[in-house]
Amino acid sequence: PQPTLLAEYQPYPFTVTGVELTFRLAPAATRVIAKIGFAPNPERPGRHDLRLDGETLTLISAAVDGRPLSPTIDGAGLTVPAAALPQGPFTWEAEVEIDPKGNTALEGLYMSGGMYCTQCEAEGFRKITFYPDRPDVMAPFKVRIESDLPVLLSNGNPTAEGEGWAEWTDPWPKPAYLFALVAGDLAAVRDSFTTMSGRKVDLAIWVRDGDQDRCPYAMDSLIRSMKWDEEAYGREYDLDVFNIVAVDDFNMGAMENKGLNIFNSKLVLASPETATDADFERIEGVIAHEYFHNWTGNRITCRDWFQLCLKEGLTVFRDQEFTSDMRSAPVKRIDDVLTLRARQFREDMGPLAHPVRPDSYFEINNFYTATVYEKGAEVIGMLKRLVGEDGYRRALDLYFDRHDGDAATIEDWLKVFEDATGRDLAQFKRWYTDAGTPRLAVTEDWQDGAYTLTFTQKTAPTPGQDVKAPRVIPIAVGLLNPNGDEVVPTTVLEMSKATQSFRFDGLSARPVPSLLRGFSAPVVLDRAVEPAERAFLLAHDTDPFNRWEAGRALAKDVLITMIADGTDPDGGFIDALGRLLADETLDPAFRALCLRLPSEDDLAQTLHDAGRAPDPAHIHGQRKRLATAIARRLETPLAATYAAMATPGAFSPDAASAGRRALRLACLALLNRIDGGDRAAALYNDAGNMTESAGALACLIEAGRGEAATNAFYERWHENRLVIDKWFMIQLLHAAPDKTAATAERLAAHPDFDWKNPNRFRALMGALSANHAGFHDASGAAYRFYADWLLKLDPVNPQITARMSTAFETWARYDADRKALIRAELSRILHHPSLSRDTREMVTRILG
Ligand code: DPP
Ligand code: ZN
Repeated sequence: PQPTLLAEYQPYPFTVTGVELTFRLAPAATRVIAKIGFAPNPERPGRHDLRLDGETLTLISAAVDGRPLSPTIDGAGLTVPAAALPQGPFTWEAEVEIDPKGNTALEGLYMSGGMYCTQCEAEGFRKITFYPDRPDVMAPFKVRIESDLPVLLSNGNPTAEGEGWAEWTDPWPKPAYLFALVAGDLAAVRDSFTTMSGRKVDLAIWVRDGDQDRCPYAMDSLIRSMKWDEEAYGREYDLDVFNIVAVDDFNMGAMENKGLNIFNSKLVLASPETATDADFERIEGVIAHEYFHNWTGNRITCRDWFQLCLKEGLTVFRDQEFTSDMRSAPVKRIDDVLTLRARQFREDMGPLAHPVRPDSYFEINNFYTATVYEKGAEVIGMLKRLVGEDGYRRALDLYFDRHDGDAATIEDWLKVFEDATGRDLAQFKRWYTDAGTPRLAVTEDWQDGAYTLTFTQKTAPTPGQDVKAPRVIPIAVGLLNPNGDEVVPTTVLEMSKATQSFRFDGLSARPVPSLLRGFSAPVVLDRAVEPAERAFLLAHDTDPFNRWEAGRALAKDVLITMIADGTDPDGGFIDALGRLLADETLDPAFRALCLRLPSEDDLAQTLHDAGRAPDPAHIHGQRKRLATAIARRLETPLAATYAAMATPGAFSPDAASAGRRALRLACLALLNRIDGGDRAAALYNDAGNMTESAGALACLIEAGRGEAATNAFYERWHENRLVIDKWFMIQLLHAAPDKTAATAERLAAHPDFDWKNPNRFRALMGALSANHAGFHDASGAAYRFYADWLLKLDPVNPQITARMSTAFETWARYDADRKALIRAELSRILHHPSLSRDTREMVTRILG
């Protein structure tokens, strides 16, 4: 097979003037009748064959302008020769049969617990009917659904219904990937929203009967999102209804289908007893994300899938802004950077590195990555920092104005910034086209009241890109006096050369620099800093992100030293942590983040970057030893904070209460190292919410006395799928390294391990690979077990299998024995005779 290349883009030879679909639903034999208007596309003069994508379809009949014909069908679609087509516009009609019940890949039309639903992004519509399944072909859709099921939904507005059928009309031209259909026995939770121009929109969240009481938070989040998009971006909703459906079997988190968002049920359903604070925050963020796609994705879509970041990077950026407004902006920024470093930096530094806008793929589903999403959002953050608030607002207004109804490109996106601000973005564009995380080295000079910072940027080669040209890097900098006063407030330095100096004059004393404030660019700062300077910034920096960053860097330095020579942890660091813990002027959520130690995966990458093969078991042991030392030295203040952060009374998911619980659990996790699990046991018995129940259970397992609580948890929740996902996850995340593989094997044999359900598979396998020391146990047992399961899932659900193969992307970090073990598993997978295209592409790239 040949890859798809950005350079080979050509417009489709036809435009689609309208689509009418009739669905006669039946589990194993659904009929789809399509009537599609085509017209020659003036952008592709001449006569062309009609090529339609189609997979897993049985063609019953086809006709052009009413004349039956038998097109040539291959594995990827069908072709009607140009000679068999009229010269001007024509109507294509086709009836196909599909098998929703047998569709385990969960792409196209499939069934989940008795309901029909769809997932078409990126290329799932071709499993529903023959169609030009590409995002630049946009058309209005009219859909008729025939079924005995009581609730029948599709995109747009409901236009007619009767006994056993319903009709929906979507007036907004859209690409096929935004098509959706749902049919089931569902209950609605309803509300409404009046838009800024006074139009009333009926809102509904559709769930299984009995789940209605877990919907209010999602509904409230939706209403706040609709309001926020009007206020922050001037974007108004454009249909009479907005429907959300919760589905248990879903490959992604959620999907922004026009007017009919389909959600993984874990991103809709929440009650205090069943959802953690993190779940509530994610629900709020993803509801917003999918809603925001209505403008950034749907009204303006992507010309081709290489432009995926055009909608995803921007929509992630928008949902991050939303969460910052709803909650604490500094805490949100720290959370986002933690995720970026954990997922995107790891990707960018390994064999799967690719540009934010890739230029080649075999399977587009493999590019729904942290790079496209999270780095895509960082790139927009940098643009905004460079052009300022006003410039950003003007550029976005121009974007919506100029491109509404378009399938656009990154070039279009950058052009609106150039036109709105007069800035040349030719060099900036490298952030979209070049892979890899730049490393930024810093030196300082101090002479006669002039302070000079010199930066040197360097990006290591990435697959297919050996030479890296310098990028534009916005470096936000502040300078502090030795007494802690800020003498130069945040200033954005614009670096564009490989090496560049910036001078600050008129200073009375040598300042302490606070660099890359707010994490102003997705780079790695390489600067050897004395612990005293880090401790100074931890105490005094006015930029909350860098204050946290200073503590983080200190913790990392301490851990790296402990790992290297087994010394005792530095008391100075622990005391600095203690002062922060006791500082009641600081947001509890911020303090909780400061107490969190760098992850084992992060430490492994840091060691690898320094040219040392990480030993996962040793890293695990030393990290635990530091936690124990912190608990011993700070026992009194930790215990006091643990008590003070209790949230008595009715549960509220708001950010302030969640922050108190986060700090409380951070204290507990440390105290648990020295109290033998006594506090966790007491909390587990008293906890009135899932955040504390799950936190206490994790501590009990860590303390080696989790058995009774684990069983009790199962007894209490075995009828709630989402909570049982947590049950699988917690046991593996907190299993001791030498017992992790055995725990995974035991859990995989549990009758509730419904492995074809993506949430359940991810709960077990995702937690296994996230247990760094357990996954990388020297025996290789976890590698083998994991690879066995990837091979088992691949024929059933290639998309999830390919995604989860990334657990092996870091193989090159480790020692020769582990490398050999992982490579053996990867080549075992690769040599499997009927491996999917999805998994083949990923494993081939990982092996390099
Ligand atoms: N559903 C995925 C998202 O919203 C893909 N569009 O990011
Ligand atoms: Zn998205």
